[in-house]
Amino acid sequence: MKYIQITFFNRVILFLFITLLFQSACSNNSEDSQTDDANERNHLKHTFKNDFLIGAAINDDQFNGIDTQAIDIILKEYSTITSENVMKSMYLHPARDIFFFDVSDKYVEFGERHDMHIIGHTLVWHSQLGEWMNQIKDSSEMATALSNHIHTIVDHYKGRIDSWDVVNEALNEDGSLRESVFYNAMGGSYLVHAFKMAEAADPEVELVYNDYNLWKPEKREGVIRLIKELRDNGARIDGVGMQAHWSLLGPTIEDIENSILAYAEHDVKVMFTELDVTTLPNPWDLEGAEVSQNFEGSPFMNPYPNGLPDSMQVKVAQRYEDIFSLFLKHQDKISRVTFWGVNDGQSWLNGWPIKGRTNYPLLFDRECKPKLAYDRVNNIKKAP
Ligand code: 9MR
Repeated sequence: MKYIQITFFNRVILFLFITLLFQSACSNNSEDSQTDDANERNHLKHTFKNDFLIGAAINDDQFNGIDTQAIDIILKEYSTITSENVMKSMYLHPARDIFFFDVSDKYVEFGERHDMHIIGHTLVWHSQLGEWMNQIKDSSEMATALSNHIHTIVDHYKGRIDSWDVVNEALNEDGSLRESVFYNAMGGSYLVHAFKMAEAADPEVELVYNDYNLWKPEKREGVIRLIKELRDNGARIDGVGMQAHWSLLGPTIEDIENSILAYAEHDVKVMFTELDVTTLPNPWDLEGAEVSQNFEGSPFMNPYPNGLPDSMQVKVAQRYEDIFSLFLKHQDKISRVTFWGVNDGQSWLNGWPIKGRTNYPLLFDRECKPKLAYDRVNNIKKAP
């Protein structure tokens, strides 16, 4: 009898032990994985915790819990997420009287579940726009459509989204206003209208103007004119998002720095909202080259289909180190740095400006392994 009692007790202990082991093994691969403190200490969000938020744009498979490898990276490394596509107009507001929140709700729930800083991207953009809005020519019709669009979406996520890219890509390369469907209907007043509508719907939410090539002096001046225009007309703007789709060669650190300084001087937070570094040749650098089907399948334009050579890995790593050294130098002015994608395989740069290439623009490779560039960024504060 004594023998049986001990065996039973041991079995219970063994059962509990195995259950615990099993749970911890599973949770390592699941969205709910909680890494222990020792593991956490070395990841990007801890490295830069006193400097700026750090994050990535994420896609459906990630916030829906399918792409577990990428989810593991997102949860370990990042403190903020951006919706790469699902909050764009054509998805959220496909027809004048139809809003569709089912998918974007999942994105926001993912961010809330993991206590992340959640970015809404983007309310007003001429691209990926519902076709119905593309048809509007009349000023007051556009003002009403924008009010309804912005109010309904911002209100739906009131208190849950931390920061909205209110207007995306409103400027031409020379800093003038782009003749978008909004501009053609309302002139430049649509920008003030959009920022005011967003603020009215959620007075607490951060309001950002987001665009590419904001390191360019002429475009920089355009942004500064826009900030003044908004404020002179009683609208609030909190931040400028420099998208940061860069290459190994440009822009120069000096040009980026000049923009950080110029924007900060106008009392806005500076954000790097869509960071990546292309490693492939740029068709626009070739004289007379057009971004056309002609380059598809061309080995010259797609030189590394089977992996990036070590010499190139070093160049990407050095470029990222230079960029992050600059970010750290101005960490008091920079509130957020977001990569445009989680791993190389998921980057939009595999399909643009030429389809079907193999690009290596991020910190994690196609197997979700950290690259040399990751190490250089994450170790940037350590003494050489
Ligand atoms: O990464 C996005 C890609 O999957 C979409 O096909 C594309 C459509 O225009 O938009 C990409 O994201 C863009 C972002 O929303 C705004 N800045 C430029 C980004 C790259 O094109």
